[in-house]
Amino acid sequence: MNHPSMQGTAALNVPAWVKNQKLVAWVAEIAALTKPERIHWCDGSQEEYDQLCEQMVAAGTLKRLNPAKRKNSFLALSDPSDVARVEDRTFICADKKEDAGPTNNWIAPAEMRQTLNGLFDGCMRGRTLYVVPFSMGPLGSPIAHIGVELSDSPYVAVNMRIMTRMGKAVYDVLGTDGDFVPCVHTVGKPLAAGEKDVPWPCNPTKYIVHFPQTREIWSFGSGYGGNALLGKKCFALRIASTMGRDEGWLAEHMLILGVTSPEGRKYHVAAAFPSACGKTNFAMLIPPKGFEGWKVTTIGDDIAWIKPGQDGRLYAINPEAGYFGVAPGTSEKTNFNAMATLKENVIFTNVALTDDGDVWWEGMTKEAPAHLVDWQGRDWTPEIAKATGAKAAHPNARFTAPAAQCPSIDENWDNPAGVPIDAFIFGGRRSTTVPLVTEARNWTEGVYMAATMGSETTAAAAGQQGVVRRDPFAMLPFCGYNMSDYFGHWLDLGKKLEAAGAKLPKIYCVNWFRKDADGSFVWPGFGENMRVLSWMIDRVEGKGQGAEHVFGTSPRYEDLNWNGVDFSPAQFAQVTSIDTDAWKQELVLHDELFTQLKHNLPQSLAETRSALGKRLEG
Ligand code: SAT
Ligand code: MN
Repeated sequence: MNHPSMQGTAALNVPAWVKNQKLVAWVAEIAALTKPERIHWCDGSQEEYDQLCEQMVAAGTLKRLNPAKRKNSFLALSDPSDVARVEDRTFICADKKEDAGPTNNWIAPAEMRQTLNGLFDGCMRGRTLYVVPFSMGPLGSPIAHIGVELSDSPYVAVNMRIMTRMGKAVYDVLGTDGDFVPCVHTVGKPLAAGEKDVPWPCNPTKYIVHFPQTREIWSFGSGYGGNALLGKKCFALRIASTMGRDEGWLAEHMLILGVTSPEGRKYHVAAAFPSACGKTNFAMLIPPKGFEGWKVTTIGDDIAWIKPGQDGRLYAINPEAGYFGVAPGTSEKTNFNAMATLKENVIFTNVALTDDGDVWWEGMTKEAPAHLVDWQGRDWTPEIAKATGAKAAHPNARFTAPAAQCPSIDENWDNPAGVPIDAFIFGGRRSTTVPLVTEARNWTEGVYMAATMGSETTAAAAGQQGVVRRDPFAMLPFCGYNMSDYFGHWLDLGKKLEAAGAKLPKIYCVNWFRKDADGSFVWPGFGENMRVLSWMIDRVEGKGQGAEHVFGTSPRYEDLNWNGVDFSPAQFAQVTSIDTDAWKQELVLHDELFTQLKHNLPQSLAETRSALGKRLEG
């Protein structure tokens, strides 16, 4: 079947299993605009995956790793200019500027469409357009939604097969007239006749664009991560957050884990941390010595879609099917389960290559190999690193791995009904000021804590690292609408559930990252975070003790289980102390945020701020 608008461009060649006319018409329209040489309708099969990987090996985009070391796994090295999300090139094109809000870049939709029409005209010349159908969430789940990404990057197609439920089965859910979120992606590097391609095509001009009103995504110029795998941050967070606002649910930058007590009682926790602050590690936590009989299971490591159930509780699914995790720092010691997940069927991006065809990154082993090829394809030795500071792996190097391979995967990770949430955790990366853990007194104060959270920036986004910025709900780069309206949505949802008689999840604020005067982390983190998690579970069960202070309730030294670890009361004081002067400074930063967000800022948050100020003054 060919569409009239296709004349002069690649044949549409719609497979018989595609029955959605709106989809076919849209593919025809985008193909007419982008002018690819071929169109490939992905079926999601293993054969297709293998063939695309082979093709990328031939093109130099992928290198096959030593199968004896990493079966069916590949290494991709990106262009050095294309290594992370580009927040300053990310746009929310709502009709009104106020709807994008002051924390998002906004350009009027009509103007942006004109720009995109120019950029996308002929942008896929000489390339193949891949039609990538995907479900965010278990196929057919009432919490799931469908997207279709049109991309000229085979790297995107194979990554999407790991990160989402991708392929033919999506068309069965979509049927003849089902809805989907249209996502258009191009690396922005058309090929002239006879022009030889480069291993990682991209364009210095980048646009990551969202139209929340029409629920569309357009991405130009990058092939990396959240810029290009459009199911992830673009759909599952930015577009989905606006869907959640309109439909009464939540799309959050949260891991989801299950925790089972030795008595067999099971709870579920969703936890928000900014990018590259240990969500994957926390989601795959192995209880340390002293916690025999406890079990932590993984539902998701990055994103949660949460909808109220019939019983008034909040049910969460992981919309993804894979992990796009930060490699550096991941080791058998810091995250044994992640390392076990990475044994086969993995795509590594921007890590280093060992001489025997395996991968390596900073922190994987105590000793670095004597020789490596670094993420830019250069020779690397520990001596070179010492002399030049060159990193073997880029700090935002990533692995793409199937969730099902994780040893700690929860038996309900793929359950269409989701899992009921008992507690929310919000955490930032703060060397000072914020104590190890605080339980909010109530929903409103919990929302306040999450809203005013600050965190030091990481390599996950282009730009300066290590500077404290406010990152409300860890959603600063990912909220698809006005942040104050988003706070209001959280408050409203809490009110609604409470009015219906539901017991709301408890809300906690944590900080694993306090440092001492020498700049070393005081809290051991990783598996030891179980000590804090089990205190939260005690609180959920109504039996955990703590001390109340100006912000809420925190455990005293004697309220945590210290079996199996050496951590002194003095060290505990270092990670839990509340310095009044530092907090007065911190509240100034809260005020700055609220001034920026004053349009539609919920009154109850301003009230919480002044009550807090008074308590702090004593
Ligand atoms: O946005 S990415 O998916 O590239 C990674 C992140 O920032 O969490
Ligand atoms: Mn993330």
